[in-house]
Amino acid sequence: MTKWTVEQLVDAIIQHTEKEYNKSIEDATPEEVYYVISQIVSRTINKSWQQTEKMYHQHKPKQVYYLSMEFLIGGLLESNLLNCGMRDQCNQALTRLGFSPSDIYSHEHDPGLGNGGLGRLAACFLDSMASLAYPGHGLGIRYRYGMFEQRFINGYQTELPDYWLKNPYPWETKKSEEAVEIQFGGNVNMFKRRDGSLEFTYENTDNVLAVPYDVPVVGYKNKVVNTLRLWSAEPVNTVTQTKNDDYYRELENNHSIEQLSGFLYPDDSTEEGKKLRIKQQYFLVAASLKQILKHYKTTERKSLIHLPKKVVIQINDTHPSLAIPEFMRILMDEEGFGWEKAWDITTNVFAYTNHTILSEALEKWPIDMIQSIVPRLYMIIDEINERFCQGIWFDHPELRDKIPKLAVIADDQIHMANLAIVGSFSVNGVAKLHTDILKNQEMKDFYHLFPDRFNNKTNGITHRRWLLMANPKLADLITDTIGPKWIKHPRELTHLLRYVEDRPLLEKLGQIKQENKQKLANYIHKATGILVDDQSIFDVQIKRLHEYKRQLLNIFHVIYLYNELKDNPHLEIVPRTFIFGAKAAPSYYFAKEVIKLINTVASIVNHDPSIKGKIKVVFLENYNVSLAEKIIPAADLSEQISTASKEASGTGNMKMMMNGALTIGTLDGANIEIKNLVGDQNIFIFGLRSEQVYELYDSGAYSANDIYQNDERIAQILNQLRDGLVGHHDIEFKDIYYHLLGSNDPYFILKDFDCYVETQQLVDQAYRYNNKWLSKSLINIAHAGKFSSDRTIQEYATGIWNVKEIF
Ligand code: 26Q
Repeated sequence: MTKWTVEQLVDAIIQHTEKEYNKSIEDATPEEVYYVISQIVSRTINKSWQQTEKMYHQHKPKQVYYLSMEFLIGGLLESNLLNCGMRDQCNQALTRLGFSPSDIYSHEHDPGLGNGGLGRLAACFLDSMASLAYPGHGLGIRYRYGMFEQRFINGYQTELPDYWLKNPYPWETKKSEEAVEIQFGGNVNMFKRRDGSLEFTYENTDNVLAVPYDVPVVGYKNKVVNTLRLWSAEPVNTVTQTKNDDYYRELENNHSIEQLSGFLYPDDSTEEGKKLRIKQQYFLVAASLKQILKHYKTTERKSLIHLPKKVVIQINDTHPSLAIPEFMRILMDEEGFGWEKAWDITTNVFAYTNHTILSEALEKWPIDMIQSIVPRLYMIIDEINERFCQGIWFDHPELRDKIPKLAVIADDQIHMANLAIVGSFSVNGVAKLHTDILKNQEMKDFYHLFPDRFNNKTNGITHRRWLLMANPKLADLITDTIGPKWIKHPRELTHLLRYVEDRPLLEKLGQIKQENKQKLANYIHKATGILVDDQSIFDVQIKRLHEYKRQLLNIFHVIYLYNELKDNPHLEIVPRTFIFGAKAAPSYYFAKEVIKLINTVASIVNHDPSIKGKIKVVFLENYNVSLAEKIIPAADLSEQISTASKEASGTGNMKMMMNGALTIGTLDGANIEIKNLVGDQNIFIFGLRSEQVYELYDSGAYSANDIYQNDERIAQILNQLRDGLVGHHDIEFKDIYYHLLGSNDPYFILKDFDCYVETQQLVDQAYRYNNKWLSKSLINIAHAGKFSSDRTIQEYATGIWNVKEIF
């Protein structure tokens, strides 16, 4: 990429503004400047993009395709500037022209093409693949409506549609010439050819055009630009007829076709809209495989037998697992392979990542739905199942009674996780504990069958976005202290360990945190009107709202503190600001009640002068990637308090650690690996462990009611929920009260309450010793290099994909 000077950029911005908007720069709006800079950067990127593609064409390296229903990429202007090596110049150029860089960058609308962790992980992986020069690409869906926009009305979550394409998206390029046609539904006819082989034809299918929109994925200062290809559904023929009945029928039909890429499904378990979700999944899978095979055939001109040497497809959870039968269909029906050969190729191409053990989150689709949407795939899945079950019966008699649990089809449903395991050469969990639970509990019998398939790949985050970009002052301090090597080699951050007693450095670290907190405090004031004390502990829980993540435990601690302060206004505690960010799935009633509870507690606590501002509660609306970038650099305490065994990994824990926050958390997901690195002195661990959780479920020995009877603090809180909170007797949360006691507190909130409160008191004590706290903070940063997604991608590349860097 050409090296830009500040002067050149200033000139380019002025010229582009004149050309595009016929305006002088003084009259340009920040939004126009946003578009102008995006265009300048795009041009720079395009050159490297073409060169990268040329290189792939010439050298024909093995390609990785990351298939995912979600890519939560966040804003691209600043990260593309950073990765192109233009950020500093651009910041200076903008300042010189009288603009605030962060104001300009904030004009980008976050594409909310994902729900949470799984979608953001996919985006971090793209960044790391490009930055490490791996030939790896993303394939996903260009939803017209992304994750809903969250607003609080009277403390309740309401959802607004997120029409992120209202203004042109400057990073995408439509590639109409590479559109492919996809067939849904219809009837399948089977013929026997003279040679005995079978031929399948289809009648009355609904055909849809999948049109790709390509987004560049820019590697960090290495001139590699990979591709994120997002498919959009369009009608095959555009309506051109006169306005008769057919015209309106066609119009309606076209509308339903466009619905295929119409909106992102919020992570939820409702029955509604299942059909459309399956159609979306098949749409992604069918379009992507067509493109992958086309690329293989044009570059290789070899039999598809050799395909596994050149292509690997990672499926992000089971969402794209219809790719397995679809690939079999293509190999057999279109390429003429017999079952065995086709199966051999398929099972050497696919690798599956599991992100959850929660049984309600494991995808199961009713047979009749799959049969009507993709009839030929159903036939193939049925045969996969038959052959697999027979194989167990004959080769693994010890597992015969486990067949109903292992089968791909059972109880008139297709078990997508079982399909994904059977059809892949690799199955990975996303943190050590999670993989162990898969191997020894949830997928134990599969592990017995395929011990070599299972492996762990602990998640990671891109330190470029989450430290270098989001926290530039901290990044500069690190570079001033240990030099710039850590940027390409994040493990080098451990050199910071030499400074854990270095007072001047710790002071600077403290000062940067303070500045970040002031900045967030200003944002909070602007966004909510709440004034927070920037000297208080910023105690942060940001993640999707789920019972197992236990936002309820957090707010119970707040209510407890509030009750204590009401009893004893002189109680000495370090002031705290409890910061929440979370979206609930629109149909998840309980999660929405928790949102209302937190907002209610916030309005009580924040307006009660008797507690003298010692605690404040802030629930920021519409948590998304760009809000995360504001909150994380300012966090002191990172809340990672899921019921042990339930959080597969977590990645917010890594982001906050990397920005110097200390974790309060359970021994769950990647928290365990954080603890093992930083040591017990530099993390606050509490609560049941995963084995204890399993034991309590198995023995049935747990009684939430006993705790309610015996712990006065809990009794008080629960009664307040039942009868109305202090001074607010008209607002009660009976449903939460009855749910906890009636369902015996399935996530052990009451059980873990006592040790949580106790551990929070340790946090309070520790924060008083400023230097010690800062030194713990530095130790966390120093060990965060392990959680760079560069390490994760390196492990996927050597341990699963068998791909090499292109240079
Ligand atoms: C399924 C069916 C129908 C509609 C939606 C869904 C659906 C969508 C999204 C199911 C699950 C998801 C997202 C799951 C997710 O984000 N899991 C998180 O993945 C992270 C990355 O591995 C982990 O760090 C988190 O622990 C895990 O919760």
